[in-house]
Amino acid sequence: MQSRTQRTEATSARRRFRVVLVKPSHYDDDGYVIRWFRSPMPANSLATVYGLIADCAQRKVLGPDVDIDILAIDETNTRVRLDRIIADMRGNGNFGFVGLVGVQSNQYPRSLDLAKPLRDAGINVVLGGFHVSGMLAMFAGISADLQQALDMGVTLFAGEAEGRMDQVLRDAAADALKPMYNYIDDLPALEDAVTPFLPGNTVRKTIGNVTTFDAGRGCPFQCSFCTIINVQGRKSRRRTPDDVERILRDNFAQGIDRFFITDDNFARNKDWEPIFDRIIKLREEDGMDVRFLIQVDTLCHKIPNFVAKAKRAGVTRIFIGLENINPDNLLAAKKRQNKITEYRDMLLAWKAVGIWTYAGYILGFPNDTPDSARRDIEIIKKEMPLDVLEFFFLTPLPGSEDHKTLWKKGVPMDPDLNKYDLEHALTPHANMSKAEWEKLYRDAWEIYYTPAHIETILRRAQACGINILRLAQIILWFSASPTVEKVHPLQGGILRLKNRHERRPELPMVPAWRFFPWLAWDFLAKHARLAGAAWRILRIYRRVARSAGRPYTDLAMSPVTEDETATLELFTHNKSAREAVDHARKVRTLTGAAGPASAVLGSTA
Ligand code: B12
Ligand code: SF4
Repeated sequence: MQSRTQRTEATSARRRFRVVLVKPSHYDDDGYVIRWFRSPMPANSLATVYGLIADCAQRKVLGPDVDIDILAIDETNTRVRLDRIIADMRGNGNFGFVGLVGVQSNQYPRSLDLAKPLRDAGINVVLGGFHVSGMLAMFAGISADLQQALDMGVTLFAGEAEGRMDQVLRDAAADALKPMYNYIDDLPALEDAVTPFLPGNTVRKTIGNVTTFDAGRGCPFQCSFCTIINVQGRKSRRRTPDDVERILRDNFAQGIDRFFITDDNFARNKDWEPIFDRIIKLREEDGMDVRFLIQVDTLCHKIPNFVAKAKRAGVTRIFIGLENINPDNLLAAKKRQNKITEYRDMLLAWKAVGIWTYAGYILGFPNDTPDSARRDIEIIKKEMPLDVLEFFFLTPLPGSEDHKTLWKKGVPMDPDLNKYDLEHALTPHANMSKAEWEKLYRDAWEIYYTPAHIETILRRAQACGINILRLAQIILWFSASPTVEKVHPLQGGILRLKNRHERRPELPMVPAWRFFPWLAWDFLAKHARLAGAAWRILRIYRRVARSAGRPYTDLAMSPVTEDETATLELFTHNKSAREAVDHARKVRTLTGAAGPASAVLGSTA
């Protein structure tokens, strides 16, 4: 085992049941495991499963004479030493199991590669997460990839483990694990459920004082590319304000005061307000300076008090699934709640309170062409007050309606699950060849993060009282990860580590004499590019910082006006945009709502 300090406390019990939890990474395009000296933040999936097993350990679910040791390994920042795990398990008579945790589709091939030697050594392996849950949620039978795991003797876990972990541990301890535990149709309530937790040692392998937790699960909307609604449901299930307070206090006591609340749509957490109220109390009365990144939808600014309370609760950044600025594309993806006539209102509402915005943008919707997508990014830069934009390929993720529909229609999808990371073109596109689509994805980052636009983003942010040094660092991260490290910023980290023994088994191991010079050259070349990018952004930052105090405005920052639907390209660039404006105007006339056409459904908070 790796580190004694990572285990739960030892007592003098006669037997020790070993649980090794691994959150697997996946392979890059050269076949090497994506691992960093420091990853950006702890995985909430790992924290959730760790918390549940630690709770079982505390309650002695395996009997008074059995202690449960837990080791948590996040492969994005720690090498998984299978040899040591196998030796340790052997030394303990294989009394324990390895849990492969929160396995996404892109991590499934790596997970099976980790499972194989463990199973060969007779060690029990339980694999859970979005891939297994998503496949079993959408298909009645067992797909070939799940069957492969079952054939290896890997136990699959589908659904959520709250309230189910005692059973898994007892079965594992009796060496009587079932081939599959399937709770996908029985989602547990989260009120008073065991809360996520990771030991300090694991958290310290990430960049800083940020950790993750989910205050709730589920989203009411129906986006066809989304897996969440099919795995976690459309009903809001949430933790209580008491539980949230405990999570915050426990972390604060360990020096952790920044949090990513992983709810896919916190605005639709039915208890967003009591939770915010509790956090406001902690901040304003108890002096706990906690800060948050939350994920919300594009209509959240319409919820009375939402933006104002988010500000008081210490939200400093929000992530929005903007996805596209073409209403016909949004409609095709059933993302009906995204209305381009609301975008500027929503972004200005967040800007007005000094909260910075990240948005996801999907490339490859049915009506996209390489030229239209490039034009759309330029429109966003000019007319929308957005800070950080990140790009994804439209991907039929297992667990989504899109995946099921394509499968039923027999549309070819790339069979390599390792590529289902939103960074690969996996299906044919009506308007683009694969090469054109891939080029568009690569170009998109460069089109958005030009030096001129980085300066504009910083100027807009400074005018709203946002910490632009921090924003400049995040811009460096988002602009350099895909261009220099060739990974999405959400998979990025500090100092890429590669081990020649950890290559995809389908690819040959490179001899040492070739591997190490290549690695050294790769390291130098990338860090030279990174240093160049950092220097350029630093100079822009300094220039902007020197102008602090001087008023700044531009088209994107201008308040929404009555006539902008006739003048801004956002509303006029194609037929579907013009139709969306007409539709919004009709709704306004029918409902008698006041205000400009782009504020048809209400005004900003
Ligand atoms: C937070 C988050 C991140 C964070 C942190 C990672 C993490 N997993 O915590 C960051 C920002 C790093 C991230 C990155 C990425 N993510 Co992400 N992420 C999420 C998010 C929003 C929450 C994850 C979470 O905490 N869920 C709650 C936990 C409790 O659920 P769970 O993981 O399913 O675990 C439960 C059960 O599955 C089960 N279980 C799980 N494991 C095990 C193991 C055992 C032994 C047992 C018994 C039970 C069990 O019990 C758990 C408790 O109930 C999810 C969406 C979502 N709602 O889950 C997307 C999601 C998991 N991410 C996704 C993707 C694609 C990515 C990226 C590839 C995106 C990109 N291009 O960069 C990267 C991959 C990088 C990486 N190393 O993970 C997809 C995966 C879809 C799929 N079919 O594979 C999701 C579902 C979002 C989506 N778009 O659909 N992500
Ligand atoms: S709003 Fe987000 S979480 Fe909700 S269904 Fe759409 S993509 Fe999924």
